[in-house]
Amino acid sequence: MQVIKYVFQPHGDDRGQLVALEEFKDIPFRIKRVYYMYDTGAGVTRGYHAHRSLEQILICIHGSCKIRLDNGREKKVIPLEKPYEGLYVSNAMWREMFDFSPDAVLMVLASELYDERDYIRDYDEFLKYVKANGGDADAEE
Ligand code: T46
Repeated sequence: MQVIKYVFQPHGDDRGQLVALEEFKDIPFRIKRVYYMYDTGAGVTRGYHAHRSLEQILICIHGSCKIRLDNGREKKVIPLEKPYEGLYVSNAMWREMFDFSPDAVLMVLASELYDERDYIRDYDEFLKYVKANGGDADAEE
């Protein structure tokens, strides 16, 4: 499984740091939605779903957390702990977010508006979906 982690360019000076993100330049899709989660309880795992079409970039802009990605064949855990790093999460990718530090703020840039019909929340259905769509469940790498 190929993990794509973007390292954004901070514009630092003696006042501190600033990161700017532009669609199609720093982010590989049109940004239609931004959301973020914070105050995540200790020991909580979120996610447990995949998306049919949605692409996203996850940025832990404060604190740290971990993301488990699963393409139906392989799983990887990616730590997010820098405000200038962004993890690309494609469609047809099961995701779980966990190990949030108490101060973690996980911001997500999304390619589509919120649509519950885009979610696959059942793991067996996800495996069938990647198989039927020629996804990584069968791919060699
Ligand atoms: C994803 C991971 C990384 C909305 O009303 N609008 C929104 O745009 C979103 C994202 C959520 N919601 C509502 C739906 C639920 O009642 O907020 C509540 C919590 O959402 P959810 O349980 O889907 O949150 P997570 O953390 O499991 O998943 C979210 C995204 O939904 C998902 O697309 O990839 O973060």
